[in-house]
Amino acid sequence: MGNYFQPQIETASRDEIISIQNEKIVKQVKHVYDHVAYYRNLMDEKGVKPEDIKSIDDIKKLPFLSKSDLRDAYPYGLLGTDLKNCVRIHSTSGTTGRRVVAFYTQADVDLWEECCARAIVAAGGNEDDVVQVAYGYGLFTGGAGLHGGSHKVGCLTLPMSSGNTERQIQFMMDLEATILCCTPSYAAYLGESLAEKGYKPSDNKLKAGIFGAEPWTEEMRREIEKSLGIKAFDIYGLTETSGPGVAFECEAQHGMHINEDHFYAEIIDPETGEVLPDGEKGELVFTALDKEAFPLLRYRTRDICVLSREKCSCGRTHVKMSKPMGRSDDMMIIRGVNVFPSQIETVLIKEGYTPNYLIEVDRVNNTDTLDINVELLTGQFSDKVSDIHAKEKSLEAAMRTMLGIGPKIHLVPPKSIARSEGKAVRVIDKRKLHD
Ligand code: DLL
Repeated sequence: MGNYFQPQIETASRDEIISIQNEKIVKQVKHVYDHVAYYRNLMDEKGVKPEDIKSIDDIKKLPFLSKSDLRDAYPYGLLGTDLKNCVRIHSTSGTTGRRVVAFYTQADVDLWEECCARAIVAAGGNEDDVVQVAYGYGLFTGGAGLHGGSHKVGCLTLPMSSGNTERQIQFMMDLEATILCCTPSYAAYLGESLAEKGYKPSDNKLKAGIFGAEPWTEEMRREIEKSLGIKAFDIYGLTETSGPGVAFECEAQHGMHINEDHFYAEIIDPETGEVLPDGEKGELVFTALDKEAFPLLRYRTRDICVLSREKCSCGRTHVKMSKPMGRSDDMMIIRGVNVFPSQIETVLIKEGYTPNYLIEVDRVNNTDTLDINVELLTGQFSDKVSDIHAKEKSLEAAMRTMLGIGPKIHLVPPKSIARSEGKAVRVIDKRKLHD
């Protein structure tokens, strides 16, 4: 037996997988139609009835869901069961308008944790391992997901949460952590911090890392692998579908296997909504085949990627997704937090500034930086440096409340930000996040 948590399903034949999907989709569409009025209305508008869905191929008949539906239905409109059956919520950062609140029954938590357990075992994990979970705990799904997965595998779990690098290093060394779970940028930062303290990569007991929640390149993978002396594995997921573990990398390190028995993936043309064949680049769409509390059907992730069904050397049969190659909306991921330019604009207007601004994102020493240049109105302009400074600080505080991360604000003289003749360029992202 190879490195599988659930070998039977992870290596099932294509026929077996399709037959599981056929069975689950029929049940799930009925469940959603009966329990989620919001989606029932969308189906009715499209003239689709649950009886029209007889197999997974019929999924094309169903309407899409997108982030704007989540906003319209906030907070309970897409709930698939009584609230009393739910045991947990998680949420993305952001404004009330953009915030995603996802609900879980105990069965949902179990299946999510099993997906994370598959990822840990694929990275070489077993009950002898010490798993340092340095993703954030709380509303963010990273900490809870890998924590639960680590328990399911039977590893000794270190629930560190993110930050406090001194303590991370102390526990990593003293408790001999063997698997590290965090964002790739934090992994790179930990690697640098260890080197600064005089540790060599061979001084730690780490053998693998499970890194995701933000885009990262092959160069970054090599850098992390070298600085920590590990093999680095990618993991993908989103709050709407449960969290990390929707897809994970195996030892082949060439694409992430999607847990197809729980999440059915399609690639569509983001402009037309047309389903594209395997191998073509487009927007990833997920259908949760058996989630109870938040059973999203045909949810548009906005992540652009490619699916591949080529045989994998690891023996897993589940379809693989490439690393996300970008997004079909303007969402940025800064220090792991999802940020939309429109949120920044909302704060500016509320605080009495013009919507003339320029966002600059960069990555310095493996940490994302966010600088926002904001134009002053003529009446707001002051010669006193202390006045400007106080205004900048107050705007930084308002931004932090809205975004969940603190930017650096630079107030600039009226009319100093170049006006564009076409589409305004609001964001300059200097990070190299995609190969
Ligand atoms: O980031 C869940 C997660 C936690 C995944 C820990 C992996 C590890 P959200 O905050 O809802 O959920 O953000 C989801 O993050 O649509 C992608 O754009 C991006 N993303 C997630 N994983 C990856 C990855 C979590 N491995 C959004 N590579 C998604 C690139 C990723 N982008």
